[in-house]
Amino acid sequence: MKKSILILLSLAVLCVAVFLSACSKDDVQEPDPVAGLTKIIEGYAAGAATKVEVYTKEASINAGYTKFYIALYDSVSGNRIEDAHIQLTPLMDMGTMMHSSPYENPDSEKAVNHLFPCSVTFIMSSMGGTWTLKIQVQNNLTDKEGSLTIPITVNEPTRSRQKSFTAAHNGAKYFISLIEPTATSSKVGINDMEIAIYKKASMMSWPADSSMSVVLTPEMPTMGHGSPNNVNPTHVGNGHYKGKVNFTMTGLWRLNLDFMSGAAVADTTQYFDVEF
Ligand SMILES: [Cu+2]
Repeated sequence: MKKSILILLSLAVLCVAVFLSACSKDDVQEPDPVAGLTKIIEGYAAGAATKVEVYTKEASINAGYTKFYIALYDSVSGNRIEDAHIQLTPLMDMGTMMHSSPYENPDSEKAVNHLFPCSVTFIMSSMGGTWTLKIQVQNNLTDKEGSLTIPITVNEPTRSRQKSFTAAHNGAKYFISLIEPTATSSKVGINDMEIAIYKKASMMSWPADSSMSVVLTPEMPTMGHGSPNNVNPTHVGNGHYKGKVNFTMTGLWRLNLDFMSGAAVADTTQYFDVEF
């Protein structure tokens, strides 16, 4: 009797041991937060004792709305900085004059999946001058502040994703970016559509614009037909407008966009081409 209890006990111990080792073998490795992203540059924010790494989704940067993912590290300890205030300042030097462009600082001072997502809308390519992006960092843990200025090469893509117009109703200049769909994200059927609208208030101030109503009319210019069941992009926040575009087949689609400000026509000349 005593013997069988002993055997049972040792079996139980063995079971627990096997269970524990199986568990530790399956230890979940945290996925790399920058997997699939391209590091375009790294450097140090002098004064903040912070190493700054800048990532993008695309391998190269094109004119238009560009999402950045910034990783910060304490340059002494090497530890990630997850709580920081980041201020972007894009600047283009065109020789005879300088101007900024629209940008979005990170929504939160807390990192999202270890990264700080933000954006710059490059209103033109580097053909016209030299782009730099100043990244000001305030490490909330150490209260240290510093900045890093990086050069950015902005290419002109085959199919432009960045347009501008002078509005008929008020004479102001508006800049529109196509965010979705892209040539790679497009599929036959209903696609998410997203654009951003910015108004040029001055050479250094390009605020988001929420005032427009947008009419979307897709067509296949080489085939002379459109598509049904599209949804006009409407403002969802921070100058972003979301709708739906129906691509009934593959090929070249022209997304005609009319912009209204209340009852007044702002512009009816703009379009983006998407080929997939
Ligand atoms: Cu410029």
